[in-house]
Amino acid sequence: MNSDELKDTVKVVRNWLVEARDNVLRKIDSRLKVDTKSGRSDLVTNIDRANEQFFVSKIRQFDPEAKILGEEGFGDQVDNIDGRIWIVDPIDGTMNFVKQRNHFAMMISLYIDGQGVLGFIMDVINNELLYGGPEYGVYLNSTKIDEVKNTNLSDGLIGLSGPLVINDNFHMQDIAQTSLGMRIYGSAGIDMISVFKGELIGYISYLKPWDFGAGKIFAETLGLKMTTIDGQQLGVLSSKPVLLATENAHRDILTIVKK
Ligand code: 2AM
Ligand code: CA
Ligand code: CA
Ligand code: CA
Repeated sequence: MNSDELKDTVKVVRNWLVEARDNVLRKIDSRLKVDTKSGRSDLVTNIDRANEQFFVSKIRQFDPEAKILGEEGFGDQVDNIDGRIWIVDPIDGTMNFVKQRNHFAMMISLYIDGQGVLGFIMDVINNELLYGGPEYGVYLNSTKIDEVKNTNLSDGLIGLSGPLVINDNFHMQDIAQTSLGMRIYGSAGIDMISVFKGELIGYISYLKPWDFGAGKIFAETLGLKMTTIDGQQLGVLSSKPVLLATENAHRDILTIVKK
C-alpha cells in the first residue's frame, strides 16, 4: 500500500474503533448474555458477537475483496495466507469484560500475503489506542513510539497467562522467578499494550491469530521478538504458545525454556 492508502486506512479503522467503543460503553451496564465455548472460562457474550458483526460489515464495505478472520465466526473460513486478510478480535479479555467491565481490548489487523501491514489494539476503558505498522510507524494515541528499551528478563516485569503458570508449562515458574515479578492481566491486548509502553518486558500465552495478529506487527516494527515459545517463526494462522519480548528478554526466556 502507498502512504496515502495507509493513512486513509488508519483513519477509517480508527473511526470504526471509536464507534465500536461508543457502542460497547453504551451497553456496558446492561445485562449480558454469556455463553461458554470450550470450557467454563472460555466465554462469549452478545457484545462480543455484535461487535464482531459491526467490524465485519465495516470491513466488507471498505475492502470487499478481502478475507476476514474473526474469532466469533462472522468472517470467512481462512485456510491460507494469500491476499488481504483482516483479523478481528471483537472483545479480547471476555472474562475480564464479564467480571470487571474493565481490562479488555478490541484488536484488528491487516495482513497482505502473510506480511503484517497495520495493527490496532484499543484498551476500551482507558481509551488508549496502539496502532500502526512497518511503513506507518507505531503510535499510542497521538504519540509515536520510536523504540522500546531492550531490557533483560531479570530487570523487568513479565506478563504471563494463568494456565501456563499454574501448570508450570515451559518452566514458566522459573521464568517468573528470574524476572522482577509476573503480572497476569487476562487480556492479550492489554498485556501487549503494556509491553509496547515498556511497562512489561514480555508476554507469554497460548494465542490464536486474533490474539497476536496486531501485536506481531508492532513487534516487527519496533525490534521486539514474537515467536513460538521455542523460538520458531510464528505464522499468521498458527495457534500456539507465543513468546513476545524485548530482544534481550527473549534470549533470556529461551535459555530457560530450553533447559
Ligand atoms: P479472549 O478473551 O478474546 O478469548 C486470557 O484469557 C487471554 O487469552 C485473553 O486475551 C483471551 O482472549 C485469550 N484466550 C485465548 N484462548 C483462550 C481460551 N481458550 N480461553 C480463554 N481465553 C483465551
Ligand atoms: Ca474468546
Ligand atoms: Ca483474544
Ligand atoms: Ca475475543
